Amino acid sequence: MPATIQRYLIIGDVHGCYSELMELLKKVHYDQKSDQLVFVGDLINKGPLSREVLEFAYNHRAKVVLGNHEMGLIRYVEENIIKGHDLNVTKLALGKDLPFWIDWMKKLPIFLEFDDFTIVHAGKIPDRELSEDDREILCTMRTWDQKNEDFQNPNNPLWCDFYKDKKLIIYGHHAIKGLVIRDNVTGLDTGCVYGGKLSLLIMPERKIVQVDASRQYYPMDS
Ligand SMILES: [Mn+2]
Repeated sequence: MPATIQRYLIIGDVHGCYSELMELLKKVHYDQKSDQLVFVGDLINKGPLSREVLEFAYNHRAKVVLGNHEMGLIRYVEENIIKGHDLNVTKLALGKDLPFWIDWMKKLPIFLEFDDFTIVHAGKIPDRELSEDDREILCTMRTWDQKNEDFQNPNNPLWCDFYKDKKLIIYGHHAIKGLVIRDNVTGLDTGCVYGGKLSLLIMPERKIVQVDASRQYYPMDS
C-alpha cells in the first residue's frame, strides 16, 4: 500500500445512516492522514442522510464501488426508471447538486482491486473474471445457480460457496445473510438501515468493528 496509508477502513452498506457512520469512525479512531476509507457501495437511499454520507465520502477521498442503489438513482434521474427505494427522497435531498452527484456515481467502478483484497458491491460470478460488462449482476447477485441464469434464488447456495481463490473479496448487499467471515470472503452488510449494525473491516489486520443502528429506519422486508 502507499507509504502514508497504514490502514484501509472498509465500510459496509451505509444507506444514509450518517450518524452511525460517524460513530463507527470515532470508534476506530479514524485518522484522515493514515487511513484510507473504502465503501462497498449503497451509500444512499432508505436511510435519513444520504447527502451527508456522499459528501463525507467525497470530502475524505474515499474509494467507492457502485452499489445497486447508486445505479438505481442514475437510472431514475436519466431514464425515469423507478427501481429501488426512496429514489425521489434522495433526488430531492441532493437538490441543485444532483447533476454533480449523478456524474460522480457514473464514474464509480464496479470493482476495485487492491494488493491483498478486492472490493465489489454484491459478489463475483464464480466461473468468470470480474468485468465491468457484468455490472448489473455484480451489483445485485446473492446466490448462484451454476448456469449463470439466476443470481437471486434464495434456495440456491451463496455465490461465495463456489469462490475458491485465495484473494479476499469484500462485499456488501446481502443484509439478510448479515456478517460473513471466511478465509477468502468478508460480507459487510449487517443491515444498519433496518435497525441492525454498521460494520467496518480494518485491513490488513482483518478486524471487524461494528456499531448498532440508533433505530430502524426502513422495514427489512422491502
Ligand atoms: Mn445493495
